[in-house]
Amino acid sequence: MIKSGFVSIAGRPNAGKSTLLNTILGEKRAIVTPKPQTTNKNIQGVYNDLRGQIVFIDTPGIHKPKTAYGEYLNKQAYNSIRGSEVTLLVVDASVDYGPGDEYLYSKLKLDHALIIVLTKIDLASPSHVKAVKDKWTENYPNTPLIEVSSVRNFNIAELVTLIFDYLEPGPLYFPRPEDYAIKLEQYINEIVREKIIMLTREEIPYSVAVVVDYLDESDTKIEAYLTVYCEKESQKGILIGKNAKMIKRIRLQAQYELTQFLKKDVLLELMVKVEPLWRSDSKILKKLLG
Ligand SMILES: Nc1nc2c(ncn2[C@@H]2O[C@H](COP(=O)(O)OP(=O)(O)O)[C@@H](O)[C@H]2O)c(=O)[nH]1
Ligand SMILES: [Mg+2]
Repeated sequence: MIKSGFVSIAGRPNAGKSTLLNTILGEKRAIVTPKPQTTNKNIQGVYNDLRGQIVFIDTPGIHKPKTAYGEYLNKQAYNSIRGSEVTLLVVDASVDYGPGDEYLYSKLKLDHALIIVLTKIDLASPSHVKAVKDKWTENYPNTPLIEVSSVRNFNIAELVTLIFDYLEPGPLYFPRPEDYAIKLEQYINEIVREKIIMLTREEIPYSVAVVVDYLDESDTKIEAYLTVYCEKESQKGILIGKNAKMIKRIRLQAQYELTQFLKKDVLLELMVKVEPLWRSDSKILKKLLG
């Protein structure tokens, strides 16, 4: 069961809303639907991954209206905010906490989840960021808050995970792009490979291939048997480790990350095989390239 929902991005002009959205849509695991067939021009982007779909709605910056047009823009913003499941309140952490932010928060009388996103933290000193953060948590202790930097891609994946936590199971509002490339199998591969490289460090460089031999997915559980191909007996020894400790760590860490991400129980079986010429084995290559 996938999750889905509408997420509006609110904040003062220049807070960093558009940049944040672009960074989220550029996330490693996102598959972005480029131009949804919709008449709602406020829809700015559709984020897909294996967990589901997030439809992002950008809003014109909210500020104290000085003109009728300003009032109109604010109204537009409130309208898109009202129809969403989650609202991100984007706050520029490099400027002082002030009445503008108070005004904004007070206007967001929401019937749904609000997440305060302190952005541009790369622009400010840690003590400044902390001061701004303390103000928000003091005034709104029950509102979740996350610090990010769109420019540095810091905490962006965590923000997406936080958004998914607040979304309910739901339909795909927009079809996934035809080149919906990240299949479950490739994703499992990627995570297992990542753990191998991370845990064995430079000992096992890139001469390792991971192939999914068997995969079974139900609503609550995913089971996968994988073969890890390496080129030398010595590499096999490192991969398995003393008392098979290394391969167990690889398996447990990969299982943990996959379970967190997919919100399903994930069970992996890993088998290590020496295949000196796997790079020229067309069967393995074919599996790897899908
Ligand atoms: N250093 C830094 N600059 C940022 C970040 N996010 C946005 N900006 C800059 O802040 C300015 C306003 O950003 P923009 O996304 O257009 O704000 P919006 O009006 O809320 O959509 C631009 O010059 C961005 O490059 C960030 O995380 N770090
Ligand atoms: Mg903008």
